[in-house]
Amino acid sequence: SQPIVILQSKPDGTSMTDSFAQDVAIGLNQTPKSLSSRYFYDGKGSELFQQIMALPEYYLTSCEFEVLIAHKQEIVNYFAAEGFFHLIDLGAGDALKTKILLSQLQKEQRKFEYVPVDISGDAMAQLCQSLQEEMPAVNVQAVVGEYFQALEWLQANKAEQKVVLFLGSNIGNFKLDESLAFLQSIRSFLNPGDKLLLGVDLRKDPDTILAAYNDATGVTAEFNINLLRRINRELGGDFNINRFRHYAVYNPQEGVMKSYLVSKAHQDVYIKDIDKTFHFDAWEAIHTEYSHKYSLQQVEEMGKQSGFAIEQVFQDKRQYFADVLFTV
Ligand code: AVI
Repeated sequence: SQPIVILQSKPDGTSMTDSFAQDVAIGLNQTPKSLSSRYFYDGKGSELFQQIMALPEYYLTSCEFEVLIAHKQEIVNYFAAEGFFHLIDLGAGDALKTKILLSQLQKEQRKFEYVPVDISGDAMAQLCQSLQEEMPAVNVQAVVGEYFQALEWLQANKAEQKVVLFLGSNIGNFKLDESLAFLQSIRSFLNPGDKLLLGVDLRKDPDTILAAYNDATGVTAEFNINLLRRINRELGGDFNINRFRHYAVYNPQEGVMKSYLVSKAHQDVYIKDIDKTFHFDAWEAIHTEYSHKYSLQQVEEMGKQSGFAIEQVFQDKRQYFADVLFTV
């Protein structure tokens, strides 16, 4: 059967480009201005994020690799010990981390179907290809769509045993109320005994966190600024990229890294597809991203409020990152 399902349009029938234009119009009309980090990931943005994950300052990726490699056997032991299950990987990307678990499951001859979900059709096509080459025995059903569409997939397969992966501290990019709603939504499609393995970046020395979002080579700055380039490319914007700068700041009380694009001058920007000019004062900022950092108590509380209980917490040696296994 066809290994890739494409869920392109939104439930209201509008296309992704329409909603990008709408969201940009709303965000730049607001005071203070904001744009959603979900729009970072076009082809170029995804490539830049791959580069970020390889940066020495961006500890999140290497820490999560360490966690999964060190605990892979124990982790998969918790996954539906008997019978067939679906392993649903939200925001799978190149699935390099998930492949650690996949090869362990294969080694143990476990029966499962792997369901990677990602907004990038190219990423899913490449992943299917690489899995075909590296692990031909693994059954794969890739889904191209947004997270909420993945939840529809969960809905359609409600009766099956499920393990949901949400790795990489992607949850940290939601606002706190959105992350709760998201977890509650996942929970509503799961049955007793189903699991959620959630990757979370933990609170630590603010300087370590700050460096991860303000790297010396400027890849993260380029990743942030690519959002303006994307508006220029896709919506006919005339942002002068040199007149904006990346600025990232960590609030240790809220445990949140906030990223901004700051206008270096008083300027107007016209966006053709919105047919509107947006004014920027000198040093006015557009908020572009939240990256939340958690305490384990906070993660436990979020789980509790969404109907999940912690089964086990897996951490790296420095305790920078945790993969938290929740059960329903
Ligand atoms: C995808 N997400 C978890 C990344 C993060 O750390 O918030 C995105 C990112 N933003 C800047 N660097 C990486």
